[in-house]
Amino acid sequence: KALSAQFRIGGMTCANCVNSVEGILRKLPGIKGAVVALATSLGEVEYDPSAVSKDDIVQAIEDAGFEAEFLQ
Ligand code: 9UX
Repeated sequence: KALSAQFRIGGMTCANCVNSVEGILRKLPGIKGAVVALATSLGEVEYDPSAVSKDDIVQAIEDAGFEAEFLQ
């Protein structure tokens, strides 16, 4: 069953950054959907917790040169 998590993402300064982060997220295993907003620096990810963890998601964003933390 998919869960939903919100992340605060730092370092995005243009629409291409948003596309990069969404692309990174959608390539991870276990990601059902990812939407990232530049104006709020927030990302919402729907994921299968048996395939990917919130820490994996943060790590993938940081490996791409952005900052990330999950909210609640
Ligand atoms: Mo836009 Mo983001 O030119 O790293 S792609 S700033």
